[in-house]
Amino acid sequence: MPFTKSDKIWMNGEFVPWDEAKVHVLVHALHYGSSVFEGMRCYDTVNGPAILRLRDHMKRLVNSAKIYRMELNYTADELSEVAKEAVRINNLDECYVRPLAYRGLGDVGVNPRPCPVEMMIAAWGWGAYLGKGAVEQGVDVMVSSWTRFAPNTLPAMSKSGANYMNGQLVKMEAIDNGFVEGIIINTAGHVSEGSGENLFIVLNGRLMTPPISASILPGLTRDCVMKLAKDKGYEVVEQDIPREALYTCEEVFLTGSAAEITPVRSVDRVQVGEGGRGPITKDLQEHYAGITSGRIEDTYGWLEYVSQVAV
Ligand code: PPE
Repeated sequence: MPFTKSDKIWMNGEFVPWDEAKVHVLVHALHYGSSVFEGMRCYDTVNGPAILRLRDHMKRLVNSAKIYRMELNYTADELSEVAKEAVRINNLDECYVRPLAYRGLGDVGVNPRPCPVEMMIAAWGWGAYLGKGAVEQGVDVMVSSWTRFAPNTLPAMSKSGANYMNGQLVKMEAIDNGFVEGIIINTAGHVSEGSGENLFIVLNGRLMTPPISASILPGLTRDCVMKLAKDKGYEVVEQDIPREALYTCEEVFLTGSAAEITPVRSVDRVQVGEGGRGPITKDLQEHYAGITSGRIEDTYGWLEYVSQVAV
């Protein structure tokens, strides 16, 4: 996935040149994984650039930090204003926005409290997350041999850097075996999510997705899809999904800010439904893309135009 460097990154209250946005090698987060972050897409809509679910992403960031007792010096609303400025200052239209809060330099040792909470927000151009053509043709995935971290170990509702050590094992195993992504089974033996996406299946015409208690990130794209699907008249249920349903259902797709809605055409080399992109996946993708491009009216209030400045 091509990564395009931009001009400036916001760090602890000011925009600094991309190459100067640096940290010390003894920052707590590097050693002990003490960071929380977000990722969202800015779309070049017919009415100008707009960030999808901006405030909801910032609220999730604040909650991720709260779980880890990290005091952010900014509110979700203040961070939302900075995110829009990060897009504007870099003259970007279509891009990805990454806020990160981390424990900085203070002391070495597990106790994070002597280390100040620092923040940055970067924006850059980012292409299709699961590869070229993935959104149209679908991807081949495997069920990972790695298990999702158990409930009451690493909190899945907090989007912390540490969670992605589990994700990294899953992703590397998938790539090493010729797949695009790995689906992770949780400690209860049910489907949780991908290394960077939530998962939906269509079973007997009904949309199913694992509940938040299944050790998943409560994804905002997942939320968009559930709302869109219900409003389009589909039945949607949050329910534990057994592994074998991935092989017998009609459709599987992954959702995420980066991955958007990506169809899954095979799981463990078993073809899903007719293979390729299923009709319900396509219907939801078209509506989602209609809203993010500005061609379909955003009746949900999901888009925030970067030109909008709070007074
Ligand atoms: N689960 C995981 C583990 C996850 O990382 C993401 C987002 C989701 C579900 C979907 O959440 P949402 O974006 O709110 O719909 N993954 C982000 C990070 C990707 C990365 O490689 O970095 C993303 O999609 O932005």
